[in-house]
Amino acid sequence: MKQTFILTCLLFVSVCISKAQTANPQATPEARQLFSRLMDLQKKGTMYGHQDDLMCGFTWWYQPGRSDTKDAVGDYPAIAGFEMGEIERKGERNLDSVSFKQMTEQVKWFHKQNGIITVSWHVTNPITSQYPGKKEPNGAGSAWDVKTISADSLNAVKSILPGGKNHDEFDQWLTTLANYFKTWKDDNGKLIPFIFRPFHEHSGRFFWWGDTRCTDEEYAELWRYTVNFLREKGLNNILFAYNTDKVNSLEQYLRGYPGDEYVDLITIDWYGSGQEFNEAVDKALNFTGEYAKEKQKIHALSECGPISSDLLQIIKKHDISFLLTWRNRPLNNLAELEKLPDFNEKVEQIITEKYSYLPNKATMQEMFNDKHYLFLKNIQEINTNKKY
Ligand code: BMA
Repeated sequence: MKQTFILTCLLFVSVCISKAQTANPQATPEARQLFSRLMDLQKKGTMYGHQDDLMCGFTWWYQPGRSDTKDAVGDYPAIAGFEMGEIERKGERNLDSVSFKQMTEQVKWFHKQNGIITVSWHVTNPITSQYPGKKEPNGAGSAWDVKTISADSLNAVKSILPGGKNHDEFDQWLTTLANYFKTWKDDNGKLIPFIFRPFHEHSGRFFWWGDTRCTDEEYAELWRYTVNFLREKGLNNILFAYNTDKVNSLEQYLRGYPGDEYVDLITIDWYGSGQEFNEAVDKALNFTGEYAKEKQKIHALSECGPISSDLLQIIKKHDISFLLTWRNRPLNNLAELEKLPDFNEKVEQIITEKYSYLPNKATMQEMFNDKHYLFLKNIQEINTNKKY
């Protein structure tokens, strides 16, 4: 009796003092550590994240150690983004021609530097992906192929859920993805913990899993199915990021939300600038931030651009773990440009005009000089060995 009383008291005390933790009860110690580290870092500032930072830049393809961020400000981003699109087609390269083998090298290297890894997946359309040809961005069969898809008839999401005609194929895709993720191990053979943001930007209508392309309940089911599948494969090292494109209310944000047990990060993606954008994104970060706080989740602006002085100030008003800007895609006409005497200026000009949603050197410098923004060196020593 006395023993039961003591045990009950202990349980009560541990529940009272329990800290925020990852949604997965089976999470590996490394995933727990990453979650808590992200929570700690969120109190210190906002990390800078960059997609494909270690894989390519405006003027180069894969040169280990090279980074446009480092070239611009002298340090790597704190968060490095990697893309899985087309791994499901069992190719050696993703939809942007980045090699999966080289990605693994960089994931391992960056983890060793105590950098943080985040992963996206522009997965091909399960109904039209069988059409021949490479699934280039926006092409037939790509993630953006929504033309023939409607929620009631040709619904791609429904077709891969249990009972759907593409369900078995989707299981194979997930198995391929899981097998690849399992190769991301540290020197001690432990699975490297990372953030995964599948089926992103649900509130937008441009992906086959987007708004009106399936019902919100189907979307939530797809999410739960995917998370459960990866966990059952033993991938308890992953933190999952729920994500939408622009949203006007919490209610809209949560349409399709799979449930707190599946989500570690509350994130939005939002590109834009100017007063209207500033006000809208500020408002959204208020309600997503409140929700994250209430649910003890991590909060992030997982894609945005361009980095403006206004945006840098808005972010400071909120608790935001990281912001991420998209990839510096190598310029198509690189060989031609390289012949020009004013090559560097030309590249800057193209970035400003054509890739205006990406940060240029001046805005990178502004962010770097602001103590609120954290790069790799700023986080390298923070709580990397703390046990949770
Ligand atoms: C998009 C564009 C595409 C790219 C895709 C995945 O936003 O940048 O060119 O293929 O992301 O990285």
